[in-house]
Amino acid sequence: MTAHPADDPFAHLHNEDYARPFEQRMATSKTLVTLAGRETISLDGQWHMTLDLFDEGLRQCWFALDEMPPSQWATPRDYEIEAGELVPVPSCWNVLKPEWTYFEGAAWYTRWLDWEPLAGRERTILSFGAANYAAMVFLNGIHIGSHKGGSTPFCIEATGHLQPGRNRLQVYVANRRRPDSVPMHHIDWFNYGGLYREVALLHLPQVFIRYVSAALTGDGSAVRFSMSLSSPVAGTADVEIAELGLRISLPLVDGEGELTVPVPLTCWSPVTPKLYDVRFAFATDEVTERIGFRTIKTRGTEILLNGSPIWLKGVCVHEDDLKLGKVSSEADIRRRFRHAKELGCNFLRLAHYPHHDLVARIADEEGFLLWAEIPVYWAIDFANPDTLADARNQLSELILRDINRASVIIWGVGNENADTDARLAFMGELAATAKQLDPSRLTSAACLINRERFTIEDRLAAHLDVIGLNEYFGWYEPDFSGLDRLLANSNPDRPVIISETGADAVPGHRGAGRMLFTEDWQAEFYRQQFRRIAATPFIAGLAAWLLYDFRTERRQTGFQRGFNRKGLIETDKVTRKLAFEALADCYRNKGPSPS
Ligand code: GCB
Repeated sequence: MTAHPADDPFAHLHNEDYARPFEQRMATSKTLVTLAGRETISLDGQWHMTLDLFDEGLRQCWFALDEMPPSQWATPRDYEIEAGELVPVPSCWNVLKPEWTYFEGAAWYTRWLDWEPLAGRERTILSFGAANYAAMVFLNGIHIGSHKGGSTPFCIEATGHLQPGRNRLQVYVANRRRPDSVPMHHIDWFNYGGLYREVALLHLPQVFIRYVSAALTGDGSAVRFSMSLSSPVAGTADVEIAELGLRISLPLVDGEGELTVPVPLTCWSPVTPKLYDVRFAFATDEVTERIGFRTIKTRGTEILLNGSPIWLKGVCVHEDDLKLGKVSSEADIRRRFRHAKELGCNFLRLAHYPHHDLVARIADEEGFLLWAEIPVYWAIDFANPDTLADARNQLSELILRDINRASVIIWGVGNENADTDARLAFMGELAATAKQLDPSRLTSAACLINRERFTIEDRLAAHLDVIGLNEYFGWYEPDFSGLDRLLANSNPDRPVIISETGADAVPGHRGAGRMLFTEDWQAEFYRQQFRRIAATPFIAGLAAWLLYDFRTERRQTGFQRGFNRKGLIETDKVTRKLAFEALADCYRNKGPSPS
């Protein structure tokens, strides 16, 4: 804990190094704990929140103040928990009050929790679904951990800091955009702030299961089970798939174990999204995951699901909602899949950061394939080793969180990043990290075009399994001739997915020909694009940009008014534009995929 500078109440005015003590004890992928099937105590609900534009709370150590009522203060204060507004967690402050819409800074969230020790459960872990972007956690006035990265989960150990009875939990969350963070300060979506995913407390035994996985081997002949414990101990874990009558013993050395066993099972696919309950137990700890088993590979320019070629009929989606901001409710996620199904999709690209973990769980149930990515977007500070460490950690947290989701087939490591040596090294390393943590899935990124020769050309492609291509011929470029040249000139040695294409349309705005921002042109744009894309053998799929209009301050014309209007559906998530049916028609005519 950093002591409150009581002896000199003005010292903090001159300390610009005030944040350093709280940049210790960073939560990373290594401290993540799976929640799968575990009993948790929810800490969602009403928290007091105080906005803090200047980081006064860190400078003055607000977290260390006692809760004395103002009538008893000996000297004045700048912070009072109860004076903070009561806000729901999860939430984004931007949508709670009009005057908070554009707030970029920090906020202090405080709540109290009653706690009693539990026999045999010596460890207590705080689990956060996500906080955008930096978080610092304080329990009873003590800093117990911090995290960087706005869309991935993190866990902070509270063991030894909780006392029987009433405890004060405070979380500092800052959404300031920075040139060296991931994403950096220039993005085409809204920078929501807050503790916007679930918070929970876990009681765990001294040695507990950190994470588990079960996946088909590349040839589909067996299942590889693995477990990682919280401590480097030896022992044996039990793994059970009751439905198959399977029970195996998994030996663990130094807290790690892996075993490959042939298991006769029904493969998961979009047509048959079969899931099994897989129970993993070690000593007194156990977790249960619902897991689908499938293989995903490439062969030349094809993508093979369970050994058969599949064409990805997809759409991109942002986490954005007029009422909730970046918070995803289950109803919102289910609506997303309903719309995607009506569009004829079997694939979603979750742009441009890790979405709520329920998305992949529901995709598993509903039979959708997913591209999940981290926000290595545009002009990242590629030469900065701290930025790389941050990106690598976000990728690792995402992979560990979703490792058992059959729906996730692609890890995206970046989007439209200019070709430099630093970028190649940075993103090459991310692709290698993805492969090392998870050799069972494909890697991709939205790659580059050589605009002199009109070819798909990107040095990064050699590090990826699938080339993603964002192209907007017919929208940002006046016609489709560039696309015709590009597709004719390119001869990639691996599959290409059109990871974005789209056009803006204002609902109800109509017009003939290439009249920008009309529903008519957006619909015709898709017909023109799809005709070309579907006829190109090396293209294995399309993720249309995108399902819903979304908020972005970069877009300020009368058509846009702070929104990107490339949605097939309006911000109300109800009103469909003409392009919805146009694209649905294209997908219908492409025919069913064999899997
Ligand atoms: C892109 C970006 C995406 C933008 C989109 C657009 O290429 O990847 O984030 O929102 O274009 O609408 O221009």
